[in-house]
Amino acid sequence: MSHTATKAQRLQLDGGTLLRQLKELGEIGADSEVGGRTRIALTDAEKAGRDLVAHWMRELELEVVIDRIGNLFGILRSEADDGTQAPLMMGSHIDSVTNAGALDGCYGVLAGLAVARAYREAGIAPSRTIMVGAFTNEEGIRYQPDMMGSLVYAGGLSVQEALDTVGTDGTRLGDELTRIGYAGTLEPGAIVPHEYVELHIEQGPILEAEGIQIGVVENLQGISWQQVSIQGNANHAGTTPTHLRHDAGFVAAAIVTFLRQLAQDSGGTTLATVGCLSVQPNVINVIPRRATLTVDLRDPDEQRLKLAERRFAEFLETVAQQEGVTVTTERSARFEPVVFDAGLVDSVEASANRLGFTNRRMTSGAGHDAQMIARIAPAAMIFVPSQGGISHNPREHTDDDQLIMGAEVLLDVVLHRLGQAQA
Ligand code: HGY
Ligand code: MN
Ligand code: MN
Repeated sequence: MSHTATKAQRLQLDGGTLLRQLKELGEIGADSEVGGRTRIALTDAEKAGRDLVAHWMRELELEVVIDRIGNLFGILRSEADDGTQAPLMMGSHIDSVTNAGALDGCYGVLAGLAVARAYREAGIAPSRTIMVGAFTNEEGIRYQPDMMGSLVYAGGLSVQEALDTVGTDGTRLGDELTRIGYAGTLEPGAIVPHEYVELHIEQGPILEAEGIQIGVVENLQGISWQQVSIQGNANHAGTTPTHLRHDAGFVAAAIVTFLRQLAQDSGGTTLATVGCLSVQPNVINVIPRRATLTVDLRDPDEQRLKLAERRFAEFLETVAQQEGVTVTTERSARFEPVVFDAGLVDSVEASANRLGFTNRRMTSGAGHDAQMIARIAPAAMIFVPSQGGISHNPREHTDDDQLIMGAEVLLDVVLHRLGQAQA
């Protein structure tokens, strides 16, 4: 579809194309048995997703640019842009967790393209260049930390360090990036956004529970990720008295129980998750000699998050001594809570009100690329409800009309920020 300049008309959202693209992208990496899709960063499935999004960017005649960590951008320049104008950036990610929903990340990228499409189809140039990004490895489940592409873009991690990251599967990130053909040349961060707005599903229960249409995201909680390894002794399940055991499996279970209690003791502000857990040799009649697990701690308050980390470290010391095992930890991600730009948050709220959508200010429980771009530019987020508060699950769902509402808010925010609001 080419875009010859047509007479200037109203800028309006093409919701049908947005919904169609969400569905089409959602089919890439589809899991037949479990349902959902798996498009883990830098795998062939994610490459296929990247190729499709880049194709849609080219269809809109956007400049397609890839940076050295594989962040993929589509740029629609303003007439005043001599190549140095700081763009209004939108975006998110298209990599997914395992057995994921179709909306996490993809919604923000494709809604950004829908804003560019509104300009294209009205034959109107944006007064400021707009740039839509699909950031590399937001989920961080193969290569850590998460939000890696946007973290590198914001200068929080060197390109080389990121490229040299070894994944949970033993691959080197840079090799995989080259293999899928997305090792770009743009220096990450070379184009500093004037501001950044990310549209995302809430992935939590609040908006639906309160019957509210739009989340005006003011801040985002802190995240602490650790890999924990427990070294005990294998021994015979039938001959080893309990008091003589150095049972790595028991210690792993004790950690899971301790973390649940730690979260409950916080009154609900601290969240703790053990997402990965494995024991070796993992056979029925051998006391586990080794256990490895991951710990994800979150809290909107940095001091409480630090307290949770401290209490957990003290527990590990005590249980290691009690059980005669060795416990080692390795930090794999640590991000402080982020407060978004007040002016931009006000704009999101004003747009939701202007469009007549109920809305409330809220904290993001999930990590997002916006928290990284907030290091280099004013940033804010828009949420739409998640059905049942479910996400990172094939059952992740937001109704079509809710998806359209969120994209209308994004378009309205952009138009007002660019001084191109329509009467
Ligand atoms: O972990 C997170 O919150 C995000 O989904 N990467
Ligand atoms: Mn996401
Ligand atoms: Mn996610």
